[in-house]
Amino acid sequence: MFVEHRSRWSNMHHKGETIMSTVVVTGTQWGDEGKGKIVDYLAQQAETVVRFQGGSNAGHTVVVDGVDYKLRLMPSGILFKGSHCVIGNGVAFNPKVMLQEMDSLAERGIDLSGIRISNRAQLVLPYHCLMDQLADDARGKGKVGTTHNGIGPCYVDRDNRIGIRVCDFIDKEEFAKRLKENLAIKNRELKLLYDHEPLDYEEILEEYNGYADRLRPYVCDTIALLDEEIKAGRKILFEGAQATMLDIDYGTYPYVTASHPISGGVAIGAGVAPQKIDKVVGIVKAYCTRVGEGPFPTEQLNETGDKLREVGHEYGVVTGRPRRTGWLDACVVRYAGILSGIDYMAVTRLDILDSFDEIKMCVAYKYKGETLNEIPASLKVLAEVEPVYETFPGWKCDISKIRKYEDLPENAKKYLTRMAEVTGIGLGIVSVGPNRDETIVIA
Ligand code: 2SA
Ligand code: GDP
Ligand code: MG
Repeated sequence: MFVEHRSRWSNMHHKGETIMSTVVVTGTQWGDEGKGKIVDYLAQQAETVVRFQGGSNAGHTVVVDGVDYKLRLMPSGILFKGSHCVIGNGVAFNPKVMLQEMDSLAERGIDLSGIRISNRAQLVLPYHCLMDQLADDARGKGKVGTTHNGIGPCYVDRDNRIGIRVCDFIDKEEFAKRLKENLAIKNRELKLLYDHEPLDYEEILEEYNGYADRLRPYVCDTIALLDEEIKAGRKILFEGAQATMLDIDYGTYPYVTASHPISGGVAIGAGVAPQKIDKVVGIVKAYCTRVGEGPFPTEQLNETGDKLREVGHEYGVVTGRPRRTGWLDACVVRYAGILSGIDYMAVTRLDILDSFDEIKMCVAYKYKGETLNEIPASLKVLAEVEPVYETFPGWKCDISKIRKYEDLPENAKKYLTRMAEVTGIGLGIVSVGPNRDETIVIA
């Protein structure tokens, strides 16, 4: 049995006696694996939770005592009073969405005093969201299917060296100047490329100055903050958004997001050096989903896929789009393990498979008669591979009340054991429901 004994934070030892202090949570598939649920679970023992990439395109769901929290920019540690919730420099930061989330959480009595926003994060402005939508629509059949949250255009401005950072945003004079320069460029682009009417400078300036006034108290140098916290041995959780197969370099390019969800993204997006990362947890949904366009070898465009979507309520948290559904692709998870150095898996949504007679797992691909064990770089090839499936008998009972690994049905254990073998990654946590307590820790 390939199961690791290091799932509980306090059990995680490294180099002798040192207790683990920094843990990265990363998605191993195409997102929506249940990262929010596992981050919230681990955050019970963390003191700081950090977002390091992506932005309001993320939709992380946390359920506590049956109450749902849909978080987009806010780190999933926010439900713990006293936790620091850090927006790292790598985040595409939309102040409007952030304030909407803060207001809605405050209404529900959540303490917001732990929020810290990097002064180096890039700002998402209305023209980013508008251009995201116009540009993706203009691609017609070749569209990526973005969430229209302005993520790509915001990072493009960063790389083009015209982005506006949070430190500029909270400096009224600098923001007025930078916004004027940028809007002149963007309005020309909007007219020329899309014949779109110009956006109004004064309107955006006034609106965003209002946001800056409210957010200024939370802005700080998060690099210095995290450095101090790491030196002090504080327990820090890095919360990945999206997932490996949506990584701008390692995913199914061009059907990807514009950031690095893999664990290496932490170094760039939070300013934390790689050797300061102690553990990496890979979140694996027990089957697979994808939202947006692009190849998905194990997709089930049939009754099985419909059943997975309906039983699993697989609809986008941000956009409400129906998610594409299919069987677990262990090749993808193995690839994620290599890229992120995953120490153990947290397998989520196993309970969604409770009623299935049989369950399939893709363990390799066939392409033109050859077996492929790696993920092909060419999308043309990936779109044509045939999954090699192993079939498992279902367990056909409700597992949501189970809290000990030994108590899981034999068929469920066989499926999990095989998953660990094929991916080469140990099993640390099994999640059997959305609530915090519906979690099995392999002790
Ligand atoms: P973008 O908006 O530029 O990042 O879109 C590029 C691709 O990345 C995908 N993407 C996502 N995939 C799964 N979940 C995401 N978050 C939301 C959720 C999505 C939603 O939790 O449900 O509500 O639809 C997410 N964010 C980005 C996207 O579908 C594109 O394929
Ligand atoms: P994320 O983006 O990776 O955080 O995932 P999402 O929040 O977009 O989607 C995961 C969904 O699954 C959410 O509705 C969670 O509440 C839910 N969830 C997480 N773990 C489990 C589980 O083990 N069982 C069930 N039934 N739901 C789960
Ligand atoms: Mg999600």
